[in-house]
Amino acid sequence: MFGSLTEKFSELFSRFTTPSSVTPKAVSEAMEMVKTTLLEADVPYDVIEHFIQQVQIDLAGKKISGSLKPAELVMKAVHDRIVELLGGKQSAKGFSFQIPSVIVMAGLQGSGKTTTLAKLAYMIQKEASKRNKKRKILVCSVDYYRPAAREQLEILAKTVGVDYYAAQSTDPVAAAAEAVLYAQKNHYEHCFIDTAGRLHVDQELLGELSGIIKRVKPTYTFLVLDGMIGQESLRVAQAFEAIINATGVILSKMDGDSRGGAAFACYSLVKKPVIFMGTGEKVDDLEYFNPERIANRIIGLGDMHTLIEKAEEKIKLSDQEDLQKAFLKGKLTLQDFAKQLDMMSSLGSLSSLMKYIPGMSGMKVDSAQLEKGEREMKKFKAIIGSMTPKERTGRAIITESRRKRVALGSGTTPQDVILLLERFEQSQQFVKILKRRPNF
Ligand SMILES: Nc1nc2c(ncn2[C@@H]2O[C@H](COP(=O)(O)OP(=O)(O)O)[C@@H](O)[C@H]2O)c(=O)[nH]1
Ligand SMILES: [Mg+2]
Repeated sequence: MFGSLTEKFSELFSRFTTPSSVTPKAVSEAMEMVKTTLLEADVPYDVIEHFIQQVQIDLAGKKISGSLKPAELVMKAVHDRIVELLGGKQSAKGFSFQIPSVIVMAGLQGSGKTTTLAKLAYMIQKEASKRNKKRKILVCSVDYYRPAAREQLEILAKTVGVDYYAAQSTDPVAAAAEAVLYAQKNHYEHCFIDTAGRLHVDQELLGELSGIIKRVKPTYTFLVLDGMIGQESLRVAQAFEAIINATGVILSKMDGDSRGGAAFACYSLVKKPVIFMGTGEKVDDLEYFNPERIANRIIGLGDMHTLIEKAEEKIKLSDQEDLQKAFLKGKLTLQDFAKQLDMMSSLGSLSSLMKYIPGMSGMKVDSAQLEKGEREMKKFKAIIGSMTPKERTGRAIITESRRKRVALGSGTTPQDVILLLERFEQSQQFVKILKRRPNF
């Protein structure tokens, strides 16, 4: 997801390493690169032009001051404008479903409505179970257009442990009203209505949707768009939006080769924020779409928030707290660095985690490189293990003789020690940037 974008953006920032490198010429060359990158991601041209203009205005006349390095300056300008483009800070808080609520899913056939409905129901249950609660959820499909569509939802409902309502009526509007009435009578906290799609936007579909919405007056209407089809999905969205006045958009299929264009342009073209994104076919492959975090990922700052959330179930609370503290201080010790490496190995493969790690998210990797990475991680842990407590604070100067001693003690080479110290230094830089981000 956003993989090639991240790769290109990281490359871009590495150009601005010295204070004198932020010249108007270098900036405009970099902006040309941004333009190509975004065009490849299938972001509409007008949106790109506007974005670049804004970044250039932000950067014009900026002086390199204090500890802000040139790359950070460019990064900050690009980051802040990406956040704005993705929907701004207002939608960064997440989304909580009011009780009771009626939720209507809308979108083209195959966009992912039914799957996403199940994912949402699952997410609500999961959130509630964290507080030892269970929600009463009813789901109903009024898709009489595609055979087996209703059975699909019925099966998914069983999978996620919510109730399925089979309506008597076969008219979509009447069936939706029936389900909502049943939900009210039986004190369901959330009632989901899955609607039919079509291969293309057509008047019959929009008429049917508009009828359902008028009748059941949903608390939330989500427009599900296929993230894989890039800006084409936005034309669909505009046609729907004229009729349904959605609460927000859910971008499905943002895993795999999604080019990300839809995510970039959705807010500016459809004027509705993206609220969730689907990242796979399983019921827990749904994430909040948080502009701040996604911008971090795109520009190569990783997404430690999401990583930490993923880690919550698997990693000791005390370790998590230590790392959080280190991040808040904006200073890592080598001990923290080793802990970070440990956390990573307990979470899964390197490749699946890289996108979350500051400074690593843009790396191009093949399996040989990944193996090398895994080996490197092991070596790094061994090296840190062979250091004295003082050396582990990261503040002691690791002289040549110390490098030799540590290498000998850990079965590595002095070059490995140098590499570790370089990686550690890079990680420090990113932590400093993260610390300056107000939301971290
Ligand atoms: N990879 C991936 N596949 C998805 C995602 N969301 C939905 N799908 C798949 O897309 C196909 C169509 O989904 P479905 O929910 O039936 O679409 P609907 O016609 O809008 O109800 C199914 O094969 C889903 O498994 C996603 O986030 N990632
Ligand atoms: Mg469906």
